[in-house]
Parts: sequence; structure tokens; C-alpha cells
Amino acid sequence: MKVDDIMARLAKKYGQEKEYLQAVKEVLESIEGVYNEHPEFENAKIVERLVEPDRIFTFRVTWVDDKGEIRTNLGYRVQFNCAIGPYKGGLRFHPSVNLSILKFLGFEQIFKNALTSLPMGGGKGGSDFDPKGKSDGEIMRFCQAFMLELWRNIGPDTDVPAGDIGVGGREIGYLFGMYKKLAREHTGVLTGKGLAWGGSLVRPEATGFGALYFVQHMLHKAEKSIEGKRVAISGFGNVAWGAAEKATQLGAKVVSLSGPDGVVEIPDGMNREKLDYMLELRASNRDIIAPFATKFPECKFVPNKKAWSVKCDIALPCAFQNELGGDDARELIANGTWCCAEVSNMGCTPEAIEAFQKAKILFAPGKAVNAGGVATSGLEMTQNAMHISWSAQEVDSKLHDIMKNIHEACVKYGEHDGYINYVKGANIAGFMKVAHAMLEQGVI
Ligand code: 2IT
Repeated sequence: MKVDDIMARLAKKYGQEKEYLQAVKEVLESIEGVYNEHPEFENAKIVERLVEPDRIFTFRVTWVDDKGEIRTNLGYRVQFNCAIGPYKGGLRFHPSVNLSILKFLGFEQIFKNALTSLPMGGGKGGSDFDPKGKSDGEIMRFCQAFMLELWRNIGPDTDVPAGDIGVGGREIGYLFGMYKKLAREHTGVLTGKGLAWGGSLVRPEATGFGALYFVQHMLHKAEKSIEGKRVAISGFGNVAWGAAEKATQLGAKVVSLSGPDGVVEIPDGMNREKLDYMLELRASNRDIIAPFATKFPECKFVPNKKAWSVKCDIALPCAFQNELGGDDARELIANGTWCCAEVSNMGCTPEAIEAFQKAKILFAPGKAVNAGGVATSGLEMTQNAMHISWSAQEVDSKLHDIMKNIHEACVKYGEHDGYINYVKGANIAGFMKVAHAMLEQGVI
């Protein structure tokens, strides 16, 4: 395999799909060495097969807004790879959603899900629907119209969607309701469900909690501890909330949250009231962080600035892809940051990652750090299949073990000359599982 040749071919076919090409390039560069040591991979054309989704569904979603006006959005489901289990991955509702974004997310999901060691393939879906400013009724009608198309292509043993940006517990509820009405079965076809109807304890917190467990292992390996450290968090959604909660619990000080409108500096760190207010702010569907500083006057809102302008030890991107660029990385490094763990998917640009790695800063990629979310979805699927529910302690301890194992897998493949390249480690560890599963199942 020659990465440049494959990328040139893909760029010719999918030149517009920048995020997809970025995600593929990162993985191929990481695995090139081991791939070329295994002629059986090349013989079976594993890479050529892996970079193309198994199939993509694109559909029209028409719904009626509160004024009685008819609205049309696009819906998608990318079923990327099912070598190790049913397709699994979230749904994103955001105006930026297009095939490039969903193919990048679906591609990342393959390796992330493999890292969890649970039997889940990779998939992703969503819509360019913008939840911002929408009423509860509008959200419900959109979700119902979306599921009216999607339901034929998913199922508890074929494809199991969940939430992502713009899709939380409320949306999963409306989606599940419509699926159940159409399919006439109550199964674990979606994860992130409500606790009373098949959801798992700890699933809402799992992405952020898992990320902090991973960071704990990174720091432990580097003979450091999280206690008393300043943690900059971007975003204020579900992932940022779980991360802020666990970081605070572990004795770190969360010094920032951010939104599309700017950053809030939090000099005294988070407390119960502030953590709870994050949920209120998210539920308001306004997508601005400024009200946080109005509610808590000791905090300072700085418009049009990112979380990376705040002095911190540990940076945790928790919002969006490519939200931390080369300049941000250099600013963080200059301000003394010594660890960055992506909690958002592909939160850092390649330039930022290069800057962190050159400076020998602890850096870990989203597909390892945020895998606790989908891992706990996997645990939800298990509970559904067994018709039981585990206690919070049981789920949390399984989540803990999974994050520990992912960290060990990254170290196994990423350690070189005393520095751990977590990007390489995560990509190789995930890829090896998927590649072997594909080999064993023949040419399909
Ligand atoms: O990016 C992700 O891993 C998610 N949005 C969660 C996917 C899932 O199926 O729980």
C-alpha cells in the first residue's frame, strides 16, 4: 500500500469531501508500516474495501413547522463496515451535515468500535436539520418524519443508531416511538433510550466519564495526576457536561466552557449548580454560552474567542471536528498546556496534532478517548438482548475496564522511544481487529 497513491485516487473521486479524506489519510498513514508487513492484507485488498462504505442511504425528510409551513431536509445513513458486528453509530442533526461529514464520522466509528472490544461495526447518519430555535413539537415531527424513512434500514441486529450532536435523549425518544409504531416491536434498535424503556444507566454521562478515565490512564503512565489541574473544555453539550462532571469529581478545576458565540472563563471551577445549568442551557436549543456568565457573574464571557485562549494544563475539545487548529495548538503550548485529549470526533486539525506531537505533549485522538460513549451503547444493547438492566456501578465498572484496555492497546502499538503516539496506537489497534475479521469472512 502506498498512502499517496490511494489518497490521490480518493481525491479524484471525492475531492469535495474534505473531512472524509482527512480522516482516511490519518488512519492510512498510521497503519502503512504494519499493513505492508502483512502481504495477506494487500492480497485481500483490505484498504481498498475499507475506505468505501458498504452502502449509503440518502432520503428526503419533509415535515410541517409550527406556522404550518412545509419544510424539507436531507436525511442520511452511512453503513460503513460490519466486519465485527451490526452497524453502530450516532445520528447528527446539524446544518453542516453532508456526506463528507458522515463518511468521516462513519469511518472513524469503525476503528473506535473495534477498540471497545464489543461486537459493533461502524455507521453514522443524520440530517442537515437545524434544531436551533425549534419547538418541542417541531423536533418531534421532524424525528417522526426522519424515522418514517430510516426504519426499514435499521434493526437491533443490523444497524443500531444513537445520538450525536443535536440528538439527545428527547430526540431518541421521538425516533424510538415512531420506529416502534412502524415495526411493531420493542427492541434495542436505538441506544441512548430513556431509563424506563430500555435505556442504560450511565449512558448519558458515558462519553465524558470514559474520556476522563482515559485521561487518568494517560497521566498515570506519564507519572502525573489530574488532581488540582486546570482543564479547558470546549462546548457545553452532552459530552462537555459528562467531561466537566467527572473532571470536577476527580479534583480537577474546569476553567472554561464555550459555544459558537465565545468562551466562558470559570475562575473557581465548576460546582453542582453550574453542572446542572449546563443541561438547562443545552435544552433551551439556543446554542449560545453567553447566558452562563449572566447566571454566574463570577464567570467572564469573552465573545468570539475559543476555549484554547484560557490558560490550562489539560485541553479537552468536546464540541466539533477541527475545532482546535494549528494556531490554537501553538497558543496552548505557549501557555504551558501539557496534555490534550480529543473528546469530540477529529477535534484537532492535522496541523494541531503535529504541533502537539512535535512538542512531545501528551495527545490522544477522539476514537480512543471518546469510545466510552459507544462502548456504553454496546452495554445497553447487551442489556436489551438479555432483557435485564445493570446497576450504575456495574455499567461504570465495565466502562472503566474498557477505557483501561483501550489505553493499553494504544500503548502497545504506539510507544516508541519513550513517547506514546496515541494516534498511531489507536489506529493500528482498531485496524488490526477489523482487518482480521474481514480476512476471515472472505471476499464479500
Ligand atoms: O461518536 C460517537 O461515538 C457517538 N456519537 C455515539 C455513538 C453510539 O452509537 O453510541
